[in-house]
Amino acid sequence: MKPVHCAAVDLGATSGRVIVGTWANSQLSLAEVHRFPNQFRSLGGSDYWDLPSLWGEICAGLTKAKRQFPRLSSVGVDTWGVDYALVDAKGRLVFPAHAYRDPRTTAGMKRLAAGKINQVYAATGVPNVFYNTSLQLEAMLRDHPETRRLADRCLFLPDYFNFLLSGRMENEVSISSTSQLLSLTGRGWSAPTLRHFGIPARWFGKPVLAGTLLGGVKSLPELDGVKVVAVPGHDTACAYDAMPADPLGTDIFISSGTWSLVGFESGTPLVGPQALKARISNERTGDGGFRPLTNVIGLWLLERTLLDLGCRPRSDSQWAELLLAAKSLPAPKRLLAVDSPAFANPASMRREVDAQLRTNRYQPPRTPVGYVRLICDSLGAGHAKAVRTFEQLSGRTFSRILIVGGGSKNPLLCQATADASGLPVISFQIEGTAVGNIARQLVALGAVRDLPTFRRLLAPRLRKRTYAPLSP
Ligand code: LFR
Repeated sequence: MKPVHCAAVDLGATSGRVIVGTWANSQLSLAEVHRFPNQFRSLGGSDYWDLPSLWGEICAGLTKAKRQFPRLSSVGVDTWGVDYALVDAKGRLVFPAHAYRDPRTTAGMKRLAAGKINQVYAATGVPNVFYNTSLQLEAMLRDHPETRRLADRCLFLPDYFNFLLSGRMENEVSISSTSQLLSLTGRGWSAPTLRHFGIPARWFGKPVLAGTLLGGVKSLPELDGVKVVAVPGHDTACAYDAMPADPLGTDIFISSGTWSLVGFESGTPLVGPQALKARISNERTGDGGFRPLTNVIGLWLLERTLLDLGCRPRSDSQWAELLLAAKSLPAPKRLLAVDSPAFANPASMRREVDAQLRTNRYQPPRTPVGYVRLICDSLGAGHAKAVRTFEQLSGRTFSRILIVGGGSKNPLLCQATADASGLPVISFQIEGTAVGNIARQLVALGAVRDLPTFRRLLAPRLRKRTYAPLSP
């Protein structure tokens, strides 16, 4: 069989990349052809994504991909969850694309907490989180009722870029499930939940499964003939797809980047009062199955604190040096409660870290290295707490923690997670989201039979490192 080349467009909240995966002799090789920074921009107190720039980078990346791999077969797009583009029937934007950290949802979140959250959770399996699309759309419709008339479709960001590429408007299931609007049963939208938030049902199409072929690229003549595949639009779903998991379901996953997403795959959702209290989100896989997970704040806490301290490392070697220095410090006396809402989008992360410690009568660290140690240990404890909660609520016993993403390259974080959980942590040196994205394209193209086959073929070739828990 000839080599098959697929381009993954993988957009994260702080950087984006276009990576070409080549499948030959049942092996995957990756080539990063384009990487660019991303960030939301603040204007007059609101936070926005710069969609025209992102689209420009996607086009630049795909053009390079085609130049380097003239036989490029397909492209798939994944992004962070929840954010959307509101468009008219022709696909023109009718409202600026807000970034999920914009504070416009605060009032709605309080209202939901004091009101129908139990019903909404029972219907959708998604807890009350400030960034949910449900709360974003509710706030938008309240402040700008005219959007109800102006808009014809609500496309999540990967859906929107798929539309720009292929001309087809579809909502893909994994990204749709981050909205808190998808029904927990079947694959459709929850009508009572849409009514509760006052959101028009006509804005959404029946979600398509990952692997759906959307047609050829229409917008870039150089890419004529390249197919657009709806991969799992949610980056976390892609990262989970790349996990070389034990087929017996004994592994729990962490996709560790801006956020740390701790969870597992399941045929059934995990709901009920305790699951709600533990903020378990029953997101979907690209096949429509469940991915109960919980969101631990992630490396955002570390990155933002180091930025505030003016000493964020600029290279891998600087990171390694900083982490090594942090490792040699004694363990902090008091860890941070990483699930505090104060860490969501503060003006100064360092100030919030200090404030939490002082409230508990502890002194903040005196050096940046001290903050690194404190934050990595605290995130490790946050991961372990999430694993324990999943074991209690699901009745499963997990024997390994598999970690991919930026955090998998952080030995301090991996070891802290192993020590706090008492489980071995296996870190994989792969671009998890891009690999999952490419895997779904290979399956859609018929180059690989199915996802379990892909995982089985991938596993033996991955570079991995095992962190054994230190006995207490
Ligand atoms: C990670 C992620 C998380 C989601 C958060 C906000 O990039 O997609 O899964 O909870 O971003 O959308």
